[in-house]
Amino acid sequence: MSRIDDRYNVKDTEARWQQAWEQGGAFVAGRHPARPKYYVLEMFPYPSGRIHMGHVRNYTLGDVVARYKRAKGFDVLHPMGWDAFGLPAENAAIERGVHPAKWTRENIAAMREQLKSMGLSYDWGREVATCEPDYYRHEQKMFLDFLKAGLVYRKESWVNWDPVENTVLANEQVIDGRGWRSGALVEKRLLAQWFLKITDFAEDLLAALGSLERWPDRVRLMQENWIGRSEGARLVWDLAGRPETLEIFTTRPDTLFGAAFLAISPNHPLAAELAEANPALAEFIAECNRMGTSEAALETAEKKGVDTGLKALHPFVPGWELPVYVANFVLMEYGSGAIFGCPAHDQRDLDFARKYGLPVKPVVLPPGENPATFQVGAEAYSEGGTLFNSGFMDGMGVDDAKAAAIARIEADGRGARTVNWRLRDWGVSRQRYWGCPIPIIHCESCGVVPVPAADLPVRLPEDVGFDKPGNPLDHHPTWKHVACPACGKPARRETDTFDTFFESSWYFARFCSPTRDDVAFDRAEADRWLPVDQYIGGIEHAVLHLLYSRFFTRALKTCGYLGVDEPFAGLLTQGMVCHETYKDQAGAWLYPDEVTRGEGGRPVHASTGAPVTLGRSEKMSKSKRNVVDPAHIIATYGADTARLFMLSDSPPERDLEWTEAGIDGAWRYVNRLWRMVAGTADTLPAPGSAMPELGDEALKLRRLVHKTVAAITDDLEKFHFNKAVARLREMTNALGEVSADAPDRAWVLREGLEAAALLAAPMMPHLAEEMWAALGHAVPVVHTPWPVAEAALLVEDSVTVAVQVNGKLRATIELPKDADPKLAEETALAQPPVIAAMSGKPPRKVVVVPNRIVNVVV
Ligand code: ANZ
Ligand code: ZN
Repeated sequence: MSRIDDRYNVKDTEARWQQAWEQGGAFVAGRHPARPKYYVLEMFPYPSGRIHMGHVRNYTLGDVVARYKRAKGFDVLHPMGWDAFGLPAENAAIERGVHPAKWTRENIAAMREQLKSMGLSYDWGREVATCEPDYYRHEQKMFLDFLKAGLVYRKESWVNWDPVENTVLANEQVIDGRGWRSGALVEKRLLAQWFLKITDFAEDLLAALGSLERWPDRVRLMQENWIGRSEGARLVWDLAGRPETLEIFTTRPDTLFGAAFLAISPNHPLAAELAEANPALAEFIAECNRMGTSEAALETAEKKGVDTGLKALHPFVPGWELPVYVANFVLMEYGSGAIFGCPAHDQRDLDFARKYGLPVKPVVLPPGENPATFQVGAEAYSEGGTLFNSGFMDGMGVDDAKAAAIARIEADGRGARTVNWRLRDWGVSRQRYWGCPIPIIHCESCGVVPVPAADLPVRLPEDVGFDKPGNPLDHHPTWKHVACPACGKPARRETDTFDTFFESSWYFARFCSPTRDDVAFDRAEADRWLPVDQYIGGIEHAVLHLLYSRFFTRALKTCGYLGVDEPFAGLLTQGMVCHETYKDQAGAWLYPDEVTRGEGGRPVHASTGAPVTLGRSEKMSKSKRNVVDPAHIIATYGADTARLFMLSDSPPERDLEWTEAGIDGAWRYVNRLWRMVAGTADTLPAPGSAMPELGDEALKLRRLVHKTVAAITDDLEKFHFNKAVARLREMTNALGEVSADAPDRAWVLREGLEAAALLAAPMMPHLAEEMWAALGHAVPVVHTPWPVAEAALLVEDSVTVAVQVNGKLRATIELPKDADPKLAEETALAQPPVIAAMSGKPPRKVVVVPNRIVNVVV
């Protein structure tokens, strides 16, 4: 009987190793300053209270990278923290009467335990929570430094206003145009708010995307579109019978002869002016404001407008007058808030023209079309072609025509070529409680006064009530009222807090020196660790979080905090974890554990036996109840099984289908690996024993082991984790076939099982340690280097070559077929019997007969 228990005790094993790693400080970063650094980071979670499968997947991926890189000899920084400010905490306060701080801190404690149960190799000593003053004090300082550097300004901007609750709503609190709790129609209101000048960096943020070679193309493209560089022209139109002019922005000055109307935004100053004497227009503007002015809202809304009665004079054709509308699809925040419409070549303009009976005159002729008969129907023509109906541009291609139109506009002094950006400055003010206070004081005499650095942090008061609607900071009896730091008169604190994207824009840098109080970053530490070598997270953050972080890093560099421009050198965006959906006969969603298989495998309700409708697999979500609780899975099968399943079935970028069969399969494999070691460890040669001469079967197996080592190494380098798992299974299947009844096979089996333990370690770290220890190793896997494959064993065709010293056979060596004679010579001279036969003399001559013999003459 084996002395090792061949039932794998998951609970005991996993807890034991987690404790051992922690006690040994196995994951403390910075202990090997001479080694190259590697910083791997997963997007930190919002502390909602429990981890979900998306977290399990994300953090498993990161942990594989971290453990692999450590084994490869890097000094690895792998930290974890909490993105702890945000609305759900306030909602919990309102709905359940718990204080956001208490709710958040308890959630953090619960989730920390859950993450620890996954065996993730974090340096927990670096944990940060963004809701704590020792974190946010630094971002208050950053804000003040940005202010000094001219990267911050204050301006009036639109917010969602709930007229029943008398409060500002976050976008997430507006549902179908109504307040989430009051149900009242939400209005737009202007409020003075703080902005960060991300647009100062637009050019650089766009250009530098080209340098982010280890980012997915998709994400780079999304950022490119978001930044949205447009080349075009500003053009000033005269208005018939009025002194003022109207400036528009266009990317298609070539289509000016096809213009049918001008349109201005409902928020354009001219619209407001005209509305004073035009009640219908005033009503239309009010309606637009109710509908919301977000781009998404406008995209889907019907295109509508009101004719102002004004006429604009065409810049190229004397006497040509065009109507001027106020239209709902023109954004005030883009270009100059005004356009000219060319219905034949722009779909929105076409829809608008059809609705209001405006002319549709094509001016760009598609290739192969007849100018006499070409017409535009329901679809605008937006591609290239040859200009016609266009005066001086007739016969030109689109690009030439654009240049000609702009030349004429510039010559006439009516405008100029210009580049326009879609990117807007970042509004960071939120009228919310659970966020970082903006360190500003408003004084009637001095205006806006920054809180002096010595008075930081401005702590968020915890003695607040949630009984009244609106921001509790506004109702706080004392916190708001302070003496002006400049003149000493009574003044008022800013009660807005930062957008929570503020905290996540620099946390990756804080992890470099998380406990420094005096500064946000120890410069030497930041210089060593940054940029993050590999960042891993969801595609939902492709634009905002990642772009804000890129901007913030540049702004911090401008203010001398850091030396890098780009925060994340590599990015992996993982796919979602999906599950089938189920509905009962009444159409209510069911949890997977409420469903079993009945007759013929048909899904039925677990307790009533009633039929269940099977829906398609979708991203796990609470609302559809197609969720599986990781805590339950870990408690049942252990962390290694959950981790293995997360890695096995799909490449990390793709969606992953959670199935019972899949998790069972992973569980069986974990147990099989353990049994392989437990059942044979006693029969294997001691660790480190010399290799005996290998027979064919043993040699074949050894080749497979070394090929697997090489292939998995390559897979992990490329994040092909599912392939790595498949190869590991292949190798262990082969090892499972071998009986250790001969010394050569036993030796190779040991080599193979040791390789299996080391190769499995990034994925199933607890099991790997247990296997490694059972194989007789005292030094744990976490302190053992990654295995290296012997090059000679990787070549498919190898030959046995005889080595003679002065005509006498002294050794045989395995060489790749047609090996380089240099390799043959070196290998031959390294054989101990050959060295012995040469008795310390240098070789006088070495003759290599390829694939046959190496003759050494001494
Ligand atoms: C006339 C025209 C003719 C246009 C045509 C397009 C096609 P991008 O590429 O996104 O920069 N535009 C300008 N300012 C606008 C605003 N504030 N709100 C809504 N639309 C606006 O788009 C630039 C084009 O969008 C501009 O070129 C303008 O319409 C419109 F055949 O001018 B165009
Ligand atoms: Zn003052």
